[in-house]
Amino acid sequence: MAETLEGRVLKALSGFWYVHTPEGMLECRARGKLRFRGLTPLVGDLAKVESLGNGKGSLIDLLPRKNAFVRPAAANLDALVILASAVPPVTDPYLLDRMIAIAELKNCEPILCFHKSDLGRAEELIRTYRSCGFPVAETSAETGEGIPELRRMLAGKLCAFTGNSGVGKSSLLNALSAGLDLETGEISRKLGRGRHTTRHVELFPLGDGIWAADTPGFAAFDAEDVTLELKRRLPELFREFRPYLSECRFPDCAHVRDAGCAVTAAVEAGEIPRSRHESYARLHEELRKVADWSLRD
Ligand SMILES: Nc1nc2c(ncn2[C@@H]2O[C@H](COP(=O)(O)OP(=O)(O)OP(=O)(O)O)[C@@H](O)[C@H]2O)c(=O)[nH]1
Ligand SMILES: [Mg+2]
Ligand SMILES: [Zn+2]
Repeated sequence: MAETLEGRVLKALSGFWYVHTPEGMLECRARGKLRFRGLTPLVGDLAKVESLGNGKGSLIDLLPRKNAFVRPAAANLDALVILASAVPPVTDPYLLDRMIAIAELKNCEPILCFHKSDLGRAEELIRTYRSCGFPVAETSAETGEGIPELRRMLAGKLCAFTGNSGVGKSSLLNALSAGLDLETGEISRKLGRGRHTTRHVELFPLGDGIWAADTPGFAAFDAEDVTLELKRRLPELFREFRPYLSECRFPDCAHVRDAGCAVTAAVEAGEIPRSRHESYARLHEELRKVADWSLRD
């Protein structure tokens, strides 16, 4: 009888899953039963594996997940570190707000990280996200600014680093851990955007109980994480809206430009950042156009 072990999926590559177990790393294929249940193992999954010797194994089952993301493809995330930069490639706040809403939907703490602070500061965005109650870091892989603070925010957590290509995810992970040597890319000067240097998702131990996944950056946003639940729960996923949601005149208020809306009144009063409400309205409109039947539950 082969020995059954429990471990964490750290990497998925070319049909193999690399599982960290008490007996070391096992290179696994998935057993047929998993495919039968329609489950694809994700980085971050806790898995039952059978050791076959010589560092090989068979992935036989997955333990229940806390959450699962399509982009980045990862499971059981305690925190999503969302990188943004005020220098090219400059991050569109709408992408941040969209990412944040998806993280909130999945009970995953969004941590905003304004990176490349040596080149430029995102003062206004930092104020905006602090005022909404998000943990915010300001970091530089060049000067080391903010690295100890970010490390403290991440202690004991399983997290993934996400953000547009070229924003500096791999560089920041290297700065967080002396032992890491992830490949990073020069930004194409002509295009002013990154080139997707990182090609797969992989979890690394950073010490202090931190497990962090490097992920390939996105260029635009794909719709795979857009679900019916996101559509239904959108207003409460903007956490700074919550105190106002029960104050609107009409119970079916869409909080866009409706009469008697407490949310839009709070925007006018300067209590909710205008850019956050603009992102909400844009996302609301995008979701409104998508028919319910076409969205996954
Ligand atoms: N000045 C400065 N440059 C940085 C910093 N962090 C990263 N860079 C540079 O930005 C470029 C892109 O960095 P990467 O770490 O490869 O970016 P990435 O987000 O991993 O990109 P993808 O893997 O394509 O998604 C590289 O040329 C880095 O040297 C920083 O804090 N300051
Ligand atoms: Mg990278
Ligand atoms: Zn309203």
